Amino acid sequence: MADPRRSMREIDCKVVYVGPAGSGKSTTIRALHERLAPDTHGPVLGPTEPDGTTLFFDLLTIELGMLDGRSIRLQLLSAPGDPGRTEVRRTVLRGADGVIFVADSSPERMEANREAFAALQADLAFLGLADSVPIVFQYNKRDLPDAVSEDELDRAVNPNGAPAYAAVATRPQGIIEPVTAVSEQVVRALA
Ligand SMILES: Nc1nc2c(ncn2[C@@H]2O[C@H](COP(=O)(O)OP(=O)(O)OP(=O)(O)O)[C@@H](O)[C@H]2O)c(=O)[nH]1
Ligand SMILES: [Mg+2]
Repeated sequence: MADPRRSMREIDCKVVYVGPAGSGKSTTIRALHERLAPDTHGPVLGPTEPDGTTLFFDLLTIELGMLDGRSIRLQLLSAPGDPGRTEVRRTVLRGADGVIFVADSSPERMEANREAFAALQADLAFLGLADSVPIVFQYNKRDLPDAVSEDELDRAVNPNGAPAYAAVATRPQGIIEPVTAVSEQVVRALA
């Protein structure tokens, strides 16, 4: 079916950060916001609990530039990691063009990583997106002294060997690479 967005002069690409609670999704979006030139993006929108937990989503809109006379806008969202918030997560994921899974390198969060990835797979199947949406991985919190190995993270959440990037969102390090990689895949699919 022809993509109705092909004929439009402005194209919104939606990329969603998912992953277990506290893995660093909001920290990543805020750090991107601080690093980007002010005229290329809007504010970070998104209500949080007093402890910083994301209530519904974060949203950062970035102007990527022109492609074939069309201006491409990237909408970065984060879904709440709280596993009980399936409906909110699915609402945020609906119509996603790409996903960045932010895994937590803490050994105590390995089960939460697995659960969040299983939930993502169920969400994408529910939304009819399972075979079409590119996923890349941000292995976050690599600064933790007891961080599990990247191989262990691969085995836990990335058995198919999708692109995975080591990151420390609080520094910030390694946060541009995942969003660049998934955006390239999304924009290539539009071309
Ligand atoms: N050590 C370390 N801490 C991090 C890193 N990234 C984020 N954090 C911390 O982890 C905590 C949770 O980060 P958030 O960005 O709020 O996590 P989230 O994924 O948005 O969590 P939810 O909104 O609950 O799903 C905060 O205290 C961050 O400062 C990192 O790379 N290393
Ligand atoms: Mg958050």
